[in-house]
Amino acid sequence: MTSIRFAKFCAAALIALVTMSAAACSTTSNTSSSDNQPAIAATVHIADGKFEPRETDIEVGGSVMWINDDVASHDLKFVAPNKLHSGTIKPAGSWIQTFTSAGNYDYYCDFHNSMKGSVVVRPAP
Ligand SMILES: [Cu+2]
Repeated sequence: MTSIRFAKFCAAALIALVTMSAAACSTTSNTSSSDNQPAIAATVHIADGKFEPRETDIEVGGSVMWINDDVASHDLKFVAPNKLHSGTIKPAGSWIQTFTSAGNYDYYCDFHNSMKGSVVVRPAP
């Protein structure tokens, strides 16, 4: 009698354990699948000779995508010491840059020097 009761208890404990571990597994796989997607933290549109928005706020490690919605070609030249250069972004073209250090990144368009923008990269919380 006692050994049968013990066997029933073991079976119930085993089912509970399997259910718990299955739940844990599905949670883990959901997290890892979202990590594989490209993380575009912010999008800046180039239109009417302006960067919209002019200032972009992201967290360190984030990527910014610039999309040229204008009829003219533009580029991004970052102010020293961050000597990044996008190269020419043609109409309907885009450019993605990932920022791995916190700081203020000011940039302008080399074709139209009055076009200015900045990316503010905040440290991780
Ligand atoms: Cu321009």
